[in-house]
Amino acid sequence: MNQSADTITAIATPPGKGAVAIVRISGPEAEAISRAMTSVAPRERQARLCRFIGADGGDIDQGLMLFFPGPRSFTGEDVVELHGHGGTVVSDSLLAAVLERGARLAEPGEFALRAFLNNKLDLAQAEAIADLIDSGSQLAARAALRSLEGRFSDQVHALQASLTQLRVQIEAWLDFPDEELDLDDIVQLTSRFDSTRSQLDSLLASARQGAVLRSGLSVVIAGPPNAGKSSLMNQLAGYDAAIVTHIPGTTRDPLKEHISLDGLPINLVDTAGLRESSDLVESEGIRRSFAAVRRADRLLWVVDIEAKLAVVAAEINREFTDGPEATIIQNKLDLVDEVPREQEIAGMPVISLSALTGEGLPLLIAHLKRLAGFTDTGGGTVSARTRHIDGLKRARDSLQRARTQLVDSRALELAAEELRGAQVALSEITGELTSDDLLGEIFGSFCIGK
Ligand SMILES: Nc1nc2c(ncn2[C@@H]2O[C@H](COP(=O)(O)OP(=O)(O)OP(=O)(O)O)[C@@H](O)[C@H]2O)c(=O)[nH]1
Ligand SMILES: [Mg+2]
Repeated sequence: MNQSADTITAIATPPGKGAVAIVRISGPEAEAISRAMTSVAPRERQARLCRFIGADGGDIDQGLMLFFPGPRSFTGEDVVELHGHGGTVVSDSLLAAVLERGARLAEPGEFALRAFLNNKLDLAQAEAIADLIDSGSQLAARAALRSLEGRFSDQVHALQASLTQLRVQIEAWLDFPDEELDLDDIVQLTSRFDSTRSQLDSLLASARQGAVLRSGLSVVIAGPPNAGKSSLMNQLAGYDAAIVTHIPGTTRDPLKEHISLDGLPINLVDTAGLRESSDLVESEGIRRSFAAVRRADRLLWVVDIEAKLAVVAAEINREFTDGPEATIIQNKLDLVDEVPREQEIAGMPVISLSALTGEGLPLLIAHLKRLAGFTDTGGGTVSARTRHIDGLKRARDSLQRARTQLVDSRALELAAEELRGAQVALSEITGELTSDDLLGEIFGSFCIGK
């Protein structure tokens, strides 16, 4: 165990008046300080009603004392909680008395950092605590709880195990270079690569959904001028956020709105209609539109209901090869005699609606919620951060390169090296390999007392 030299303390409850305020203490002196604070001995894992005494010997409050001896505590060290009456004066006096008896004020997230350093939680689980506290919807909270319970980390570990198996096999061949590699071996190993790859892909998909639940889906509305992009923005926002006119080229600057669809946070961006333009201002707007599309999680490409879908899909594929996945919105449905519907063209979802009347809008809302994994049950989504997605992507790229080295070049050593790279990327997620700077950044964003 990583026994810290000093004892830390902080008020764990939010400031202001309340029924109860909790001062938490963790470290080697926790038990001694709690004795001095109460003049009774704390009982292991039991609540004791007692008087809290200030350093000057005067009474501060009456409340409960809880004692969790290490290693069976949140931080893995001796932890004491003093539950006093809520209110600034009482909790500040309690804290001051604990500080005077030798504890030091905890940094933000320092209790969680100690829990991490003592292997009570891995890094992804520690981050899930902060996500649970910050969650803005029930689904986000549930996803954070699943990560906190270790579901995300378990899947990362399962992937690590698959990668280890691949390495073991390859390194066995490296150790016995005289043995001929036959085609059967390669075929078998390739199929193992592929199943690891699909394991990784499904975790990546789940992590992406988790990240969306946490920070919202970023959606950009783009398409040709006058297609009704700003009208769609206004329908989704529920008010006239963007200027709508019949003149093509109305929108210039990208317009951002933060909206909530039944609790799903969405960062929506309306952009200038994309066309060839010699107007300097419009051209700059168009350049910014392209940049906004590249940054988004999802592109809603708005076209007139009369536009040819196959041509539109080809155009999107051509313009945005490295862009986000797109949904085609066939707008101005009210001008034709049809009902709203959802279909697919060249693998791209297509939704017909009217941004003027709002007809078909529920289809689009349901579609966006589905994309975000925002279903009533939330499925098995785990909370995740960009940092995790980045690690998973790097692991996937290394795995892909390892497969190429093996299958195309029979370069066993290079393949093994790439697999090692994939494992390193995964261990950064759970914190087995992490720099102090990163730890500081992660735990520093926690609230005090956590
Ligand atoms: N009939 C009908 N008209 C619509 C619909 N949506 C938009 N319009 C009209 O189409 C015109 C252009 O609408 P906007 O929302 O400004 O279109 P835009 O794509 O933002 O246009 P730019 O910003 O110029 O690129 C306006 O006159 C709207 O009233 C629709 O669903 N049905
Ligand atoms: Mg517009």
